[in-house]
Amino acid sequence: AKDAVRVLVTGAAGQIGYALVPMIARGAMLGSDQPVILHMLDIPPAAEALNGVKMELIDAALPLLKGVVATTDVVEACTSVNIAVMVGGFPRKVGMERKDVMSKNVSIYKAQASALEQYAAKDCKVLVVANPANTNALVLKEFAPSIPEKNITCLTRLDHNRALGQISERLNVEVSNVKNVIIWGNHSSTQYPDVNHATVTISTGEKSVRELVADDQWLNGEFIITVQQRGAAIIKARKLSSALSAASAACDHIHDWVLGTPKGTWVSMGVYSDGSYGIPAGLIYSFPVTCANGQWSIVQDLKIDKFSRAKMDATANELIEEKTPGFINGKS
Ligand code: NAX
Repeated sequence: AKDAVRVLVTGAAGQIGYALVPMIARGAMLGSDQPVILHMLDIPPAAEALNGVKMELIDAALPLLKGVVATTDVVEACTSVNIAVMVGGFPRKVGMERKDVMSKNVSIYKAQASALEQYAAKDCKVLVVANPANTNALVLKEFAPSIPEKNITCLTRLDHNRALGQISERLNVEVSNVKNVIIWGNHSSTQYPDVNHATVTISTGEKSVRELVADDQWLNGEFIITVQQRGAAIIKARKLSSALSAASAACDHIHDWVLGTPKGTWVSMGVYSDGSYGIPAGLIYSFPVTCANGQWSIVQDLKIDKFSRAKMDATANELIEEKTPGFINGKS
């Protein structure tokens, strides 16, 4: 039998955490043959609720779940973890400036970065979900300099999956037959959902999404806006932000990173830019990636038209702006 993998979920008493921990414990993240030990971190005001989640995990009698650590101690939470899913963070409240949220999160991510750096397994893979996800991941990277930058990522898979979902609905095809959409940039409303390389598998083979949809006005307009604004639409409908879809996307992100992407298929991940596609090096930016042997690589040499270029640059510029206040408050 395989050794158990230790998976940390921060903010585990929150709504994404509540959806995510049972998915992990049922094998959706690492496979149905992979035992796991869950490490759940939250803050003291949520300690009782966190313990309630632990009680429910015990009550679910899950065969893959070999242990549960529920704690408000960052060091205990981070010790020996192989995977860290960072969902906890300070939410933006009414009347708060964007930069106030940034500085709160900078201090949280600074503390958690050094705990991960000192106590996590050496090859620990980190996924930041909490917003602003790209910039939180960058702060984490800055304050955990010994964690390889390749091991620090942020979640844009939810946006990627939303784009697949919209194409599937529009064409009335199974979502599993749609692939290779791209989310470029920030996990914010400036993200650019790109279908120029996306395809659908039909009886005669693979066909381009642009050809099948045959409505560039929709693809360049309403489609993009729907994906960009989907989070707000969910809040309006549910009076709560996305949780099950976010948890599911977090599982997909780690699953594909660890176990690999299928041949001919890429996914979107927020990763440390190496300058590919002219995106400034040193930003955490969402790119199309393939994964093999536990490593992601940015898909190269895709043709970028003028429309895409402008949108890719706009979202990069937002990330450059975001990192400024965070760094001022976080450093020196
Ligand atoms: P909740 O407010 O339900 O849960 C957050 C949890 O984090 C709470 O239990 C809170 O006590 C805990 N927490 C706060 N500070 C902490 C700290 N220092 N250490 C550990 N835990 C801490 O929010 P939820 O709906 O679960 O969303 C969590 C985060 O995901 C938010 O930042 C949200 O904006 C972000 N999202 C990111 C998405 C993405 O695609 N990247 C999509 C969904 C979601 O909106």
